[in-house]
Amino acid sequence: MSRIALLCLTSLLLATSHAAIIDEDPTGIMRGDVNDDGDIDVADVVTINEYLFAGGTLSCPNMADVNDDGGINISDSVYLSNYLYNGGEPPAKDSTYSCY
Ligand SMILES: [Ca+2]
Ligand SMILES: [Ca+2]
Repeated sequence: MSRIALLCLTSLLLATSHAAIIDEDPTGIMRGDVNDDGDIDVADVVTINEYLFAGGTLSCPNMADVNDDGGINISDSVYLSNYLYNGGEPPAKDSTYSCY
Protein backbone atom coordinates (compact mmCIF):
# COMPACT_ATOMS: atom_id res chain seq x y z
CA MET A 1 0.00 0.00 0.00
CA SER A 2 1.45 3.34 -0.96
CA ARG A 3 1.78 6.16 1.51
CA ILE A 4 -0.81 8.16 -0.44
CA ALA A 5 -3.28 5.29 -0.15
CA LEU A 6 -2.46 5.00 3.55
CA LEU A 7 -3.10 8.71 4.07
CA CYS A 8 -6.39 8.51 2.14
CA LEU A 9 -7.51 5.54 4.25
CA THR A 10 -6.52 7.34 7.44
CA SER A 11 -8.39 10.49 6.42
CA LEU A 12 -11.49 8.48 5.61
CA LEU A 13 -11.36 6.74 8.96
CA LEU A 14 -10.77 9.99 10.86
CA ALA A 15 -13.83 11.53 9.21
CA THR A 16 -16.05 8.79 10.60
CA SER A 17 -14.18 7.90 13.78
CA HIS A 18 -15.59 6.72 17.04
CA ALA A 19 -14.13 4.86 20.01
CA ALA A 20 -15.03 1.48 21.42
CA ILE A 21 -15.07 0.82 25.14
CA ILE A 22 -12.36 -1.57 26.20
CA ASP A 23 -13.68 -4.74 27.78
CA GLU A 24 -12.87 -4.97 31.49
CA ASP A 25 -13.10 -8.77 31.56
CA PRO A 26 -10.67 -9.91 34.31
CA THR A 27 -9.86 -13.13 32.45
CA GLY A 28 -8.14 -11.33 29.65
CA ILE A 29 -7.38 -7.95 28.17
CA MET A 30 -8.76 -7.04 24.78
CA ARG A 31 -6.18 -6.50 22.09
CA GLY A 32 -6.59 -3.43 19.91
CA ASP A 33 -5.51 -0.56 22.13
CA VAL A 34 -2.35 -0.42 20.09
CA ASN A 35 -1.30 3.09 21.17
CA ASP A 36 -2.09 2.35 24.83
CA ASP A 37 -4.34 5.37 25.43
CA GLY A 38 -7.21 3.44 27.00
CA ASP A 39 -9.54 3.47 23.97
CA ILE A 40 -9.87 1.38 20.85
CA ASP A 41 -10.42 3.78 17.99
CA VAL A 42 -9.13 4.91 14.61
CA ALA A 43 -5.85 6.03 16.17
CA ASP A 44 -5.08 2.37 16.83
CA VAL A 45 -5.71 1.49 13.18
CA VAL A 46 -3.39 4.34 12.20
CA THR A 47 -0.73 3.09 14.61
CA ILE A 48 -0.82 -0.39 13.04
CA ASN A 49 -0.62 1.11 9.53
CA GLU A 50 2.29 3.35 10.52
CA TYR A 51 4.09 0.32 11.94
CA LEU A 52 3.49 -1.70 8.77
CA PHE A 53 4.14 0.96 6.12
CA ALA A 54 5.95 3.95 7.58
CA GLY A 55 8.51 2.64 10.06
CA GLY A 56 6.44 3.31 13.16
CA THR A 57 7.02 1.49 16.42
CA LEU A 58 4.74 -0.44 18.75
CA SER A 59 5.00 -0.15 22.54
CA CYS A 60 3.24 -3.51 22.97
CA PRO A 61 3.22 -5.63 19.79
CA ASN A 62 0.83 -8.15 21.31
CA MET A 63 -1.94 -5.51 21.33
CA ALA A 64 -1.48 -5.05 17.56
CA ASP A 65 -2.06 -8.75 16.83
CA VAL A 66 -5.77 -7.96 16.87
CA ASN A 67 -6.87 -11.23 15.28
CA ASP A 68 -4.51 -13.31 17.44
CA ASP A 69 -2.92 -15.24 14.60
CA GLY A 70 0.59 -14.73 15.89
CA GLY A 71 1.66 -12.05 13.43
CA ILE A 72 1.09 -8.37 12.75
CA ASN A 73 0.06 -7.53 9.20
CA ILE A 74 -2.60 -5.72 7.17
CA SER A 75 -5.23 -8.25 8.27
CA ASP A 76 -5.00 -6.81 11.81
CA SER A 77 -5.65 -3.30 10.51
CA VAL A 78 -8.60 -4.53 8.44
CA TYR A 79 -9.93 -6.60 11.36
CA LEU A 80 -9.83 -3.60 13.72
CA SER A 81 -11.45 -1.30 11.13
CA ASN A 82 -14.16 -3.88 10.55
CA TYR A 83 -14.82 -4.05 14.30
CA LEU A 84 -15.01 -0.27 14.67
CA TYR A 85 -17.10 0.55 11.58
CA ASN A 86 -18.85 -2.55 10.28
CA GLY A 87 -19.99 -4.47 13.36
CA GLY A 88 -17.24 -7.05 13.03
CA GLU A 89 -15.99 -9.33 15.76
CA PRO A 90 -14.16 -7.65 18.64
CA PRO A 91 -10.41 -8.06 18.97
CA ALA A 92 -9.24 -11.33 20.47
CA LYS A 93 -8.68 -11.59 24.21
CA ASP A 94 -5.19 -12.01 25.59
CA SER A 95 -4.94 -13.77 28.92
CA THR A 96 -1.14 -13.63 29.03
CA TYR A 97 -0.93 -9.86 29.64
CA SER A 98 2.41 -9.95 27.86
CA CYS A 99 3.93 -7.65 25.27
CA TYR A 100 5.98 -10.15 23.29
CA1 LIG B 1 -5.93 3.25 21.65
CA1 LIG C 1 -2.51 -10.83 13.55
